[in-house]
Amino acid sequence: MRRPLVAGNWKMHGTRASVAELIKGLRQLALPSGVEVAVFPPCLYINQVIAGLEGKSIAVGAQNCAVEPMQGALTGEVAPSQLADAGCSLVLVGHSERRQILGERDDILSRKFAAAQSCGLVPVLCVGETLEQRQAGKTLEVVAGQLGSVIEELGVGAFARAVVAYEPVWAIGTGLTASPQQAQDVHAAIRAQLAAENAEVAREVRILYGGSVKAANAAELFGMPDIDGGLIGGASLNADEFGAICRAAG
Ligand code: G2H
Repeated sequence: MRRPLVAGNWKMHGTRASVAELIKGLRQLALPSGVEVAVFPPCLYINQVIAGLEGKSIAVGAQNCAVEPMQGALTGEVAPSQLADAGCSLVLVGHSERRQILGERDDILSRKFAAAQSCGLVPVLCVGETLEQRQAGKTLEVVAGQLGSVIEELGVGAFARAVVAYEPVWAIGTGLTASPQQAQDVHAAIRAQLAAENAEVAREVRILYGGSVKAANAAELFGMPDIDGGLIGGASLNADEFGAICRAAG
Protein backbone atom coordinates (compact mmCIF):
# COMPACT_ATOMS: atom_id res chain seq x y z
CA MET A 1 0.00 0.00 0.00
CA ARG A 2 1.57 3.30 -1.07
CA ARG A 3 1.30 6.22 1.35
CA PRO A 4 0.05 9.30 -0.53
CA LEU A 5 2.34 12.31 -0.68
CA VAL A 6 1.10 15.87 -1.13
CA ALA A 7 3.90 18.33 -1.83
CA GLY A 8 3.66 22.10 -2.13
CA ASN A 9 6.05 23.66 -4.63
CA TRP A 10 6.24 27.32 -3.71
CA LYS A 11 8.34 28.08 -6.79
CA MET A 12 9.94 31.57 -6.72
CA HIS A 13 7.28 33.03 -4.43
CA GLY A 14 7.56 34.62 -1.02
CA THR A 15 9.16 37.16 1.25
CA ARG A 16 10.22 36.63 4.86
CA ALA A 17 6.90 38.12 5.94
CA SER A 18 4.68 36.07 3.61
CA VAL A 19 6.62 32.90 4.43
CA ALA A 20 6.03 33.56 8.15
CA GLU A 21 2.29 33.89 7.42
CA LEU A 22 2.25 30.68 5.43
CA ILE A 23 4.10 28.81 8.19
CA LYS A 24 1.50 30.09 10.65
CA GLY A 25 -1.30 28.78 8.45
CA LEU A 26 0.39 25.41 7.94
CA ARG A 27 0.91 24.97 11.67
CA GLN A 28 -2.82 25.35 12.22
CA LEU A 29 -3.81 22.67 9.71
CA ALA A 30 -5.29 19.38 10.82
CA LEU A 31 -3.52 16.99 8.49
CA PRO A 32 -4.62 13.42 7.82
CA SER A 33 -2.24 10.95 9.45
CA GLY A 34 -2.13 8.61 6.46
CA VAL A 35 -0.78 11.29 4.14
CA GLU A 36 2.82 12.46 3.91
CA VAL A 37 2.99 16.23 3.48
CA ALA A 38 5.96 18.26 2.24
CA VAL A 39 6.70 21.81 1.17
CA PHE A 40 9.40 23.09 -1.16
CA PRO A 41 10.16 26.76 -0.38
CA PRO A 42 12.66 28.88 -2.29
CA CYS A 43 16.13 27.94 -1.06
CA LEU A 44 16.60 31.22 0.76
CA TYR A 45 13.68 30.46 3.09
CA ILE A 46 14.39 26.81 3.81
CA ASN A 47 15.95 27.53 7.21
CA GLN A 48 13.03 29.76 8.18
CA VAL A 49 10.52 27.09 7.16
CA ILE A 50 12.32 24.25 8.91
CA ALA A 51 12.54 26.26 12.12
CA GLY A 52 8.94 27.44 11.80
CA LEU A 53 7.53 23.97 11.21
CA GLU A 54 9.42 22.31 14.04
CA GLY A 55 7.26 19.67 15.68
CA LYS A 56 4.73 19.67 12.80
CA SER A 57 4.88 16.61 10.58
CA ILE A 58 5.55 18.44 7.35
CA ALA A 59 8.76 17.56 5.52
CA VAL A 60 10.77 20.27 3.80
CA GLY A 61 12.47 19.91 0.43
CA ALA A 62 14.40 22.03 -2.04
CA GLN A 63 13.34 22.90 -5.56
CA ASN A 64 16.74 22.16 -7.06
CA CYS A 65 20.23 21.00 -6.15
CA ALA A 66 23.74 20.99 -7.59
CA VAL A 67 25.06 18.17 -9.75
CA GLU A 68 27.85 17.59 -7.24
CA PRO A 69 26.86 16.09 -3.87
CA MET A 70 29.39 17.87 -1.68
CA GLN A 71 30.22 21.53 -1.06
CA GLY A 72 32.93 23.01 -3.26
CA ALA A 73 33.71 25.58 -5.94
CA LEU A 74 30.40 25.83 -7.80
CA THR A 75 29.22 29.41 -7.67
CA GLY A 76 25.52 29.99 -7.15
CA GLU A 77 24.63 26.36 -6.51
CA VAL A 78 23.55 24.54 -3.36
CA ALA A 79 24.96 21.07 -2.70
CA PRO A 80 22.63 18.22 -1.75
CA SER A 81 24.83 17.68 1.32
CA GLN A 82 24.10 21.28 2.37
CA LEU A 83 20.38 20.74 1.89
CA ALA A 84 20.55 17.61 4.02
CA ASP A 85 22.57 19.53 6.61
CA ALA A 86 19.82 22.18 6.74
CA GLY A 87 17.22 19.48 7.42
CA CYS A 88 15.74 18.90 3.97
CA SER A 89 14.64 15.38 3.15
CA LEU A 90 13.52 15.77 -0.48
CA VAL A 91 14.51 17.65 -3.61
CA LEU A 92 12.74 18.31 -6.91
CA VAL A 93 14.72 17.23 -9.96
CA GLY A 94 13.84 18.39 -13.45
CA HIS A 95 10.79 20.53 -12.88
CA SER A 96 9.59 21.54 -16.35
CA GLU A 97 10.29 25.22 -15.64
CA ARG A 98 13.94 24.29 -15.17
CA ARG A 99 13.95 21.98 -18.20
CA GLN A 100 12.34 24.60 -20.42
CA ILE A 101 13.59 27.96 -19.15
CA LEU A 102 17.03 26.91 -17.93
CA GLY A 103 17.67 24.15 -20.45
CA GLU A 104 18.27 21.36 -17.93
CA ARG A 105 18.90 18.20 -19.92
CA ASP A 106 18.29 14.59 -18.98
CA ASP A 107 22.01 13.87 -18.41
CA ILE A 108 22.30 16.78 -15.95
CA LEU A 109 19.16 15.61 -14.19
CA SER A 110 20.50 12.08 -13.72
CA ARG A 111 23.55 13.58 -12.03
CA LYS A 112 21.38 15.68 -9.73
CA PHE A 113 19.22 12.64 -8.95
CA ALA A 114 22.27 10.57 -8.03
CA ALA A 115 23.92 13.39 -6.07
CA ALA A 116 20.74 13.89 -4.05
CA GLN A 117 20.42 10.20 -3.22
CA SER A 118 24.05 9.96 -2.22
CA CYS A 119 23.30 12.54 0.51
CA GLY A 120 20.17 10.77 1.73
CA LEU A 121 17.70 13.08 -0.01
CA VAL A 122 14.71 11.63 -1.86
CA PRO A 123 14.63 13.01 -5.42
CA VAL A 124 11.24 13.85 -6.93
CA LEU A 125 11.82 13.41 -10.65
CA CYS A 126 9.44 15.60 -12.67
CA VAL A 127 8.43 14.49 -16.16
CA GLY A 128 5.84 15.72 -18.62
CA GLU A 129 5.04 16.70 -22.17
CA THR A 130 4.34 20.05 -23.80
CA LEU A 131 1.05 20.84 -25.52
CA GLU A 132 2.72 20.48 -28.90
CA GLN A 133 4.03 17.02 -27.97
CA ARG A 134 0.61 15.93 -26.69
CA GLN A 135 -1.10 17.16 -29.83
CA ALA A 136 1.44 15.24 -31.91
CA GLY A 137 0.53 12.06 -30.00
CA LYS A 138 3.97 11.90 -28.39
CA THR A 139 3.04 12.10 -24.70
CA LEU A 140 4.02 8.58 -23.71
CA GLU A 141 7.17 8.66 -25.83
CA VAL A 142 8.37 11.92 -24.25
CA VAL A 143 7.65 10.81 -20.69
CA ALA A 144 9.23 7.40 -21.30
CA GLY A 145 12.34 9.13 -22.63
CA GLN A 146 12.67 11.40 -19.58
CA LEU A 147 12.17 8.50 -17.16
CA GLY A 148 14.22 6.09 -19.26
CA SER A 149 17.26 8.30 -19.28
CA VAL A 150 17.48 8.15 -15.45
CA ILE A 151 16.83 4.39 -15.47
CA GLU A 152 19.58 3.94 -18.05
CA GLU A 153 22.10 6.01 -16.09
CA LEU A 154 21.33 4.84 -12.56
CA GLY A 155 19.36 1.61 -12.88
CA VAL A 156 15.73 1.02 -11.96
CA GLY A 157 16.76 0.31 -8.35
CA ALA A 158 17.33 4.03 -7.88
CA PHE A 159 13.54 4.45 -7.92
CA ALA A 160 13.23 2.45 -4.71
CA ARG A 161 14.24 5.70 -2.95
CA ALA A 162 12.60 8.25 -5.20
CA VAL A 163 9.29 9.77 -6.22
CA VAL A 164 8.09 10.55 -9.75
CA ALA A 165 5.88 13.54 -10.55
CA TYR A 166 3.96 13.65 -13.81
CA GLU A 167 3.32 17.27 -14.74
CA PRO A 168 1.96 17.95 -18.21
CA VAL A 169 3.55 21.28 -19.14
CA TRP A 170 0.31 22.55 -20.69
CA ALA A 171 -1.44 22.16 -17.33
CA ILE A 172 1.12 24.00 -15.20
CA GLY A 173 -0.10 27.28 -13.79
CA THR A 174 -2.57 27.58 -16.67
CA GLY A 175 -5.73 26.59 -14.88
CA LEU A 176 -5.99 23.63 -17.29
CA THR A 177 -5.84 20.27 -15.55
CA ALA A 178 -5.37 16.90 -17.15
CA SER A 179 -8.56 14.91 -16.72
CA PRO A 180 -8.23 12.16 -14.11
CA GLN A 181 -8.25 9.60 -16.95
CA GLN A 182 -5.60 11.46 -18.99
CA ALA A 183 -3.37 11.60 -15.91
CA GLN A 184 -4.09 7.98 -14.96
CA ASP A 185 -3.11 6.79 -18.45
CA VAL A 186 0.32 8.40 -18.15
CA HIS A 187 0.81 7.28 -14.55
CA ALA A 188 0.00 3.71 -15.54
CA ALA A 189 2.51 3.92 -18.40
CA ILE A 190 5.20 5.20 -16.02
CA ARG A 191 4.52 2.34 -13.62
CA ALA A 192 4.53 -0.18 -16.47
CA GLN A 193 7.89 1.12 -17.69
CA LEU A 194 9.37 0.61 -14.22
CA ALA A 195 7.63 -2.76 -13.85
CA ALA A 196 9.24 -4.01 -17.02
CA GLU A 197 12.55 -3.81 -15.12
CA ASN A 198 11.52 -4.39 -11.52
CA ALA A 199 7.98 -5.22 -10.41
CA GLU A 200 8.56 -4.42 -6.76
CA VAL A 201 10.03 -0.99 -7.41
CA ALA A 202 7.08 -0.22 -9.71
CA ARG A 203 4.56 -1.35 -7.09
CA GLU A 204 6.11 0.78 -4.34
CA VAL A 205 7.09 3.99 -6.12
CA ARG A 206 4.81 6.96 -5.63
CA ILE A 207 3.79 8.83 -8.76
CA LEU A 208 2.38 12.30 -8.10
CA TYR A 209 0.26 14.37 -10.44
CA GLY A 210 1.03 18.08 -10.84
CA GLY A 211 -0.59 20.81 -12.90
CA SER A 212 -3.26 23.18 -11.58
CA VAL A 213 -4.34 20.87 -8.76
CA LYS A 214 -6.71 22.60 -6.35
CA ALA A 215 -9.08 21.56 -3.60
CA ALA A 216 -11.93 21.33 -6.11
CA ASN A 217 -10.28 18.75 -8.38
CA ALA A 218 -7.86 16.95 -6.02
CA ALA A 219 -10.12 14.15 -4.77
CA GLU A 220 -11.05 13.03 -8.26
CA LEU A 221 -7.41 12.96 -9.37
CA PHE A 222 -6.19 11.23 -6.21
CA GLY A 223 -8.94 8.64 -6.60
CA MET A 224 -7.25 7.16 -9.67
CA PRO A 225 -5.39 3.90 -8.99
CA ASP A 226 -1.92 5.04 -10.06
CA ILE A 227 -2.05 8.61 -8.71
CA ASP A 228 -0.39 8.66 -5.31
CA GLY A 229 -0.77 12.31 -4.42
CA GLY A 230 0.13 15.63 -5.95
CA LEU A 231 2.76 18.27 -6.55
CA ILE A 232 0.89 21.48 -5.94
CA GLY A 233 2.07 24.89 -7.14
CA GLY A 234 -0.17 27.95 -6.92
CA ALA A 235 -2.69 26.35 -4.57
CA SER A 236 0.03 25.50 -2.04
CA LEU A 237 0.59 29.20 -1.32
CA ASN A 238 -2.71 29.29 0.54
CA ALA A 239 -2.50 27.15 3.68
CA ASP A 240 -6.24 26.43 3.88
CA GLU A 241 -6.44 25.38 0.24
CA PHE A 242 -3.32 23.26 0.64
CA GLY A 243 -4.78 21.63 3.76
CA ALA A 244 -7.95 20.76 1.86
CA ILE A 245 -5.85 19.16 -0.89
CA CYS A 246 -3.94 17.13 1.73
CA ARG A 247 -7.23 15.93 3.19
CA ALA A 248 -8.43 14.90 -0.29
CA ALA A 249 -5.51 12.46 -0.39
CA GLY A 250 -6.43 10.88 2.94
C1 G2H B 1 3.19 22.33 -11.60
C2 G2H B 1 2.58 22.72 -10.32
C3 G2H B 1 3.56 22.48 -9.18
P1 G2H B 1 0.65 24.54 -10.51
O1 G2H B 1 4.38 23.08 -11.80
O2 G2H B 1 4.80 21.95 -9.48
O3 G2H B 1 2.21 24.07 -10.35
O4 G2H B 1 -0.12 23.73 -9.52
O5 G2H B 1 0.65 26.01 -10.19
O6 G2H B 1 0.24 24.24 -11.91
